[in-house]
Amino acid sequence: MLAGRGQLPHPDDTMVALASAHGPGARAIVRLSGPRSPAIVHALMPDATPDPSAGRQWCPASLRLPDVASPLPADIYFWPAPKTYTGQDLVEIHTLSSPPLVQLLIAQCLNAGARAAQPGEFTMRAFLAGKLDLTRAEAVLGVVSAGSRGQLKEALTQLAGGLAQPLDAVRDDLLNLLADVEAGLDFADEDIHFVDQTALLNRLAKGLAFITLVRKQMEQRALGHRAFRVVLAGPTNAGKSRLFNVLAGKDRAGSDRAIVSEVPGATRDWLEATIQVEGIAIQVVDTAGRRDATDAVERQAQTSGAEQARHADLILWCRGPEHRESPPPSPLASDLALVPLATKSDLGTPWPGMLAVSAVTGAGLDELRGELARRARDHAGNPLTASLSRCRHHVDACLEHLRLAHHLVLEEQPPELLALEIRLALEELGAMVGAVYTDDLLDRIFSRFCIGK
Ligand SMILES: Nc1nc2c(ncn2[C@@H]2O[C@H](COP(=O)(O)OP(=O)(O)OP(=O)(O)O)[C@@H](O)[C@H]2O)c(=O)[nH]1
Ligand SMILES: [Mg+2]
Repeated sequence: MLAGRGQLPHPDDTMVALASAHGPGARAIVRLSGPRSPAIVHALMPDATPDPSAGRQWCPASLRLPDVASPLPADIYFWPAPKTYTGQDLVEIHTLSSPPLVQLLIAQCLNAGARAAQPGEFTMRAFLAGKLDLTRAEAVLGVVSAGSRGQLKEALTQLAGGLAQPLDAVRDDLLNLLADVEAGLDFADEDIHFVDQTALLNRLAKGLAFITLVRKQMEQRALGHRAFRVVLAGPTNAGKSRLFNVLAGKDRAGSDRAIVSEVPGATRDWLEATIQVEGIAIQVVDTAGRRDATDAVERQAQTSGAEQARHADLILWCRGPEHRESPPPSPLASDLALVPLATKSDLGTPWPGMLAVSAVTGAGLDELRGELARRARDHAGNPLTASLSRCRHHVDACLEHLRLAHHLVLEEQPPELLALEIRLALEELGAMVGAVYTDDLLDRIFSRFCIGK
């Protein structure tokens, strides 16, 4: 791992790593990157010496390894710098995939002057050579570790520039705006305005609107395409429907969505609504309260409620003060993610440590929404989650600086302050794509990769 090493490995060393899967297989690929790659291949296989001036090459070779009686067949692929993934001379040695042979081959490369590559170092070099921005480098990790087709699609979209590209245009606009504001600074004493206040406000508002949109898209991307599904379940009369109404808000006609009644058993069928929490779309489902079924209608209500709970990503198990003692049914608790929720907290003291809400006073609702957003994010489990949260951080900071800039113009504050805020907003966008970075950041990002990528 790179982490904890204190400094990044030197980018001009020639490094070597196994680039194919570990273990026996049809073919092993040992990859070298760096200026000494052709010389190292020559030291190992004098019959296959790449010529950097001759462009891309392939040649068959015989690989002789110590203590191995017969030469091994190998294919040597050579790509000269700079048109390679890492921007450096790149060599791949394809040979038989036998773990002891591969180890011997890598040891020979090390003896000939290569250094063992660190996790993610090939992709880090691609980034340092300007071949990939930081969001795309992170997308490589997403592609390599995608666990489903949906995650692969997301990672490929990001690799194609899906996250950073939309912001390029805004960056250009802001750079132009900064240039105009800074040009005006030189003439501030003469009261010459390069951009009038209305134009400034319009240009800032345009940037703000666009970045806000990108921010929303990021949230949806972080969650994949299916909204996180939260089912309200629990005993009858626990206050599920009233809580659902508060979370979902009124419908288009201005009415409550679910029927609420002091008579237990008011909800017969499930009802869903999609809400936005911290920019994340979450589906909330109200279900019939749990109780013993005494007739066909009740049985139907219980079956459909249980069916909804089975397909939930999270169950909010609601209990009013009158049922604080009743635990959730054990099959539910063991199989599915479940958050116990103390409802009607205005009527009784909830158990300590339990999330408590009141649909009447609104107490605890912000905490509940925060918990739902956190669970929804965790649930995504997307390999790009870390990348998205890093980008989100920069985009949020950028929005904050733009809001301040907008404020400064409205209040006719000195243009020096405005220029500073625009510059800070630009720095955040730059940090997102890696135009500005620290060793520590690279360390954190690339140490999540495996060796050889
Ligand atoms: N004081 C107080 N009363 C509440 C609260 N939430 C719900 N109630 C009342 O509790 C009663 C039951 O509420 P519902 O939301 O219908 O309960 P439910 O869990 O949906 O019940 P079923 O549909 O029968 O399963 C109603 O009279 C509500 O007004 C709350 O936070 N505080
Ligand atoms: Mg109800």
